[in-house]
Amino acid sequence: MKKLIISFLIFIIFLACNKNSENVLINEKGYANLIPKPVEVIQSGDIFTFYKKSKIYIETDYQEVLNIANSLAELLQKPTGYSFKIKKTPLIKRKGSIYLNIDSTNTDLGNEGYILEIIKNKIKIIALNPEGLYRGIQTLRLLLPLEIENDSILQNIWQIPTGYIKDYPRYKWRGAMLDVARHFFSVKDVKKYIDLLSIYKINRFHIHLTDDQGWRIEIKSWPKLTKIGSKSAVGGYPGGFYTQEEFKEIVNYATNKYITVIPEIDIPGHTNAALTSYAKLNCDGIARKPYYKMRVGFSSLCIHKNITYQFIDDVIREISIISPGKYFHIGGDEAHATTKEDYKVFVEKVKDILLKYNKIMVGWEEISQAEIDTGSLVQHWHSDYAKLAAKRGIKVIMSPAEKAYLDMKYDSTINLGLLWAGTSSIQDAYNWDPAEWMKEIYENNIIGLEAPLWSETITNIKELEYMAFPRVIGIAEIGWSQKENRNWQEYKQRLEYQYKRLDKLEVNYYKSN
Ligand code: TNX
Repeated sequence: MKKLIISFLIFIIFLACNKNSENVLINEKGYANLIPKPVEVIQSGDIFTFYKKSKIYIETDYQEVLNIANSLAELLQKPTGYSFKIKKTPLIKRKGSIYLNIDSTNTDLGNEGYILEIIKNKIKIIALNPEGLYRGIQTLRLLLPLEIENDSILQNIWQIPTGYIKDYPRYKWRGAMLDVARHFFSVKDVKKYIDLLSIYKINRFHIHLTDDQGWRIEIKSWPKLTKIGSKSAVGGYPGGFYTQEEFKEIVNYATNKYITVIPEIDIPGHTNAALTSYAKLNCDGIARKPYYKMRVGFSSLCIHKNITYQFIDDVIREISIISPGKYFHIGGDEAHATTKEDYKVFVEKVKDILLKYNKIMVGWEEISQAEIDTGSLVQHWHSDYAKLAAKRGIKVIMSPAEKAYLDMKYDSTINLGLLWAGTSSIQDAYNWDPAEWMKEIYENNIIGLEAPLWSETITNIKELEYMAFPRVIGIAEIGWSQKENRNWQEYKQRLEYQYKRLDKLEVNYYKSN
């Protein structure tokens, strides 16, 4: 009888194992294919498994860590169907659980660094700051089976190869910019872009809110900006704008992903939409006509009218209230309709307004011509102006159009995009280094890099995805990974591997042959 029971039990176990082995989900090559490549990676050869009762343990009282734990639970709950309860205790009682903690002794990790340790029984992420935990969770996400991106429950065994990762970024500023002025993008579209950027550890979202072709943000004290100025777009497409509530929604959404939103109001040029909305902003007092074409450089606010600075003060004040980030981008590019002398006077006056609202000035490289503060940031895009800034100790954001512009065509055969800075293949966008791009601009002059996506030729989220992906992933790696860890031949393979995840996330990325 005893023998019979034992054989029966063995049979049951055999059945159970067999059934399970069919359903094991594991991302075997996860470590080898991470983007951005971490500072240190060791795969240790064992396997971690989640269980129905797996939990997330947090040791601290930080509300922020609790929020992060919640977002992690949400990511894991959907496809696994497990509850991932959050417990505030340092003791890991339940195997298959995740442990998140802030460790103030790990100072070499910096603001965004983390240690991710996966052993047979548990996963541990530690960081100096909540921000680091968040970045570490993105790495964990990439180590999870692709099915983690599923929207519905899959009855499976969820596993991760064990390993150890120590990681921190090379640059503090790793940005993506979206132009919502030439064509408008809905809150939903912007959120999807932010979602995707966050996976690859982008931490700045610069949003180009105004240009000749449209004004896209509600300013309550100047209502005609949206009543009139928001209606136009390139090619006569419908315009649009964000109410302040909607803009706050974008800012909060990004903030929860540890992405700082940098609003840009492009002045004194690129202002036709404002000059259409209010006649009094023009030197001649005559309102301009709406503009639907692409060529720019013809418009200017009136530099010597007081109302101009009242206008700017109101705009900066209202936007500052709804965007808590420290930075405010004033554009300042291609002000060809403003004399050089006027341009300098203008930028210096705007500098004082920003000071009043406690904002750090960011501007395109042209602002280097004015007397700007050393704490300001200058964004290089195509000329030598940024050198002037670097010489004065001002930090530079590198966005060389030839490499970092996501609106340049991949090659001359594709329909979308522009060609003025040449074509930019996936390889071109990856294979360069910010500290070697310009003579006289060295590593210590650079705060980071950013990939702008201008929208003259793109009109919807699918086109946005096509131009941004996969190039923006390469930009993310340049910003995060150590220079000596980067190599195009090897990156290419890691990128191929990421395509499967992009497919799961329904991203319309460009695939070169
Ligand atoms: C130059 S980059 C511009 C934008 C255009 C872009 C198109 C910069 C500061 N100004 O106004 O949209 O080229 O690639």
